[in-house]
Amino acid sequence: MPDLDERDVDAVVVGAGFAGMYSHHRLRRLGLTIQGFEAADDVGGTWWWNRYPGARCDVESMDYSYSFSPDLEQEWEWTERYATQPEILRYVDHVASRFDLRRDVEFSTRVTAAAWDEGSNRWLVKTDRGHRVRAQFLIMAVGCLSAAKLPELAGIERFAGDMYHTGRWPHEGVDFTGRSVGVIGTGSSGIQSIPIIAEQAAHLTVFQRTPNFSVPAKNAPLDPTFVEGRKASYRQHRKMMFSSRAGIVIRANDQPALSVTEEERHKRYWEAWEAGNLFGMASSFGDIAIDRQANETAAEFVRERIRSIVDDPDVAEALSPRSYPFATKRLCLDSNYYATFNRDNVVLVDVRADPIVEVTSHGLRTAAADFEFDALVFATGFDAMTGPFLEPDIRGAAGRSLRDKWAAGPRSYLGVATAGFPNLFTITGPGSPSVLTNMLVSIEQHVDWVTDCIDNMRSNGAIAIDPEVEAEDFWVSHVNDVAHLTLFPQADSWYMGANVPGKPRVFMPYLGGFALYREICDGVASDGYRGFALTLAD
Ligand code: N01
Repeated sequence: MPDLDERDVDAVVVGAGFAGMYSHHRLRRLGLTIQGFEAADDVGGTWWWNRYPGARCDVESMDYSYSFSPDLEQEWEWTERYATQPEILRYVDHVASRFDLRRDVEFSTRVTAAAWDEGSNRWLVKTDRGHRVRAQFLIMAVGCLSAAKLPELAGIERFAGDMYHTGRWPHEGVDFTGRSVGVIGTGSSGIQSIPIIAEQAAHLTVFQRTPNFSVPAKNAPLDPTFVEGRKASYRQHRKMMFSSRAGIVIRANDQPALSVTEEERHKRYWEAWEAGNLFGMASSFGDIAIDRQANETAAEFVRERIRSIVDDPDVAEALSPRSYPFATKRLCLDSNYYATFNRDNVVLVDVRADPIVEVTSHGLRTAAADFEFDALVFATGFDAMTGPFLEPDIRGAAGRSLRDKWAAGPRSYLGVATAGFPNLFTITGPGSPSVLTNMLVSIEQHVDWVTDCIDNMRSNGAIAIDPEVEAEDFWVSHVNDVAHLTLFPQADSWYMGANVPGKPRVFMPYLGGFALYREICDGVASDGYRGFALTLAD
């Protein structure tokens, strides 16, 4: 790649998923020269990697799509209420071609390091393929759930059968027909893939550490009349999405759960359950996220549903979450998950009661039994939110490393920048609402804000921008304070970093709601980038 050696561009964009692609689109229109890097062979980010059976989005397809181009949203036809991974990848491919978004991206290339040079006010970015690129701005569009994580299990390298991680699924697919399969993990990826694997495999054993709350997707082909209506009012609908709490339009009820009769509560939960929507149950009452008693009414409703679906009462009880409040771990959206445990070829192993001791050459050994498998599927999740930012060795002013700075938990101003790392932007980074929202809405809001910021800097002769430490300190404690007003920190979730041994327990996303957050970001910008220090050109 000699042509890329020591290239000098305006911006390096890391990642070519939804966030990276939109960054290319916006920055290019500003007239910036851009170099993109992407570890995968093509665009798509999370949807390029997560090809496990049953993978589909848990936000409705007509909402989980770009809003920046009215023409695009009119011409694209989604086929199902919740789009499958292949359909989302076809959409991504269409957008990339339509807006020529691959042009500046070097694929199959991982950024390994980036260092800020105070003398020239530029980043020097290096990759695993030997690129060295200088850039004024470094846009980290690396995703929140892209650093796949295998569990720390003794003997994992010994297994002689086939081993898969849901977040790194083979592109040619996997046929489990007639095979004996073990799945470890019952988060969103496990819950989506288990019913499909169970239909193929001769025998499936599911190893569950913590049961999850899951609501039925009620997925269906999209009704043409609905699509026509949505397209006719798309602009207005997008406005409502961008003024909402989670980037989707939902009718929320502010009443306390215990202020209505049990019958009324049950009716509302039932309606939300039947609606097949990730955010519906939690929005049924105003205090589900903050009051344990109110929350327990929602939790018990789901447990009741599990008992009514699962035939064996012991299995139903093992599948019923009791150790944390409802929806404080990411809620799951499923198709036939609980009913899968009624199949003769499916067994549930509760690894809290019967812990996994080791992986053997032929399967898994728990304290009580030895299991033989042809294939093991790890649906064990990600080093979420911080993992992708800390994978490369990023060094800011005075050579300070981001890994050191974030050793006790991520520190950011607005989740979009971090003090001491000038001109580095973290798209949907920790400290922003990101994973608590429809990601497409959060991505567009961040990329728009960053692009406007760069535009403003150029118009005003500023060459560098860096959060002030006091502004960052305030934001970090605000994010923490808001989280601790809720029940969320009571769960051992990946939001809290609890799924990675040794990771600091800090609630990472901002819980104040998307609409409020957007207002704060806009206010900071209109106050001349309050809380940021700007360096002017000499
Ligand atoms: O990962 P997870 P995921 N021994 O971390 C278990 C998004 N997403 O890939 O809960 C035994 O949720 C772990 O147990 P525990 C969505 O935001 C969206 O499923 O830590 N078990 C857990 O059960 C989601 O939340 C979509 O006790 C071990 C599971 O593995 C996020 O991605 C689809 C273990 C990991 O669950 C991550 O979901 C898929 C061990 N050593 C994902 N280590 C949709 O849009 C871990 N586990 C629908």
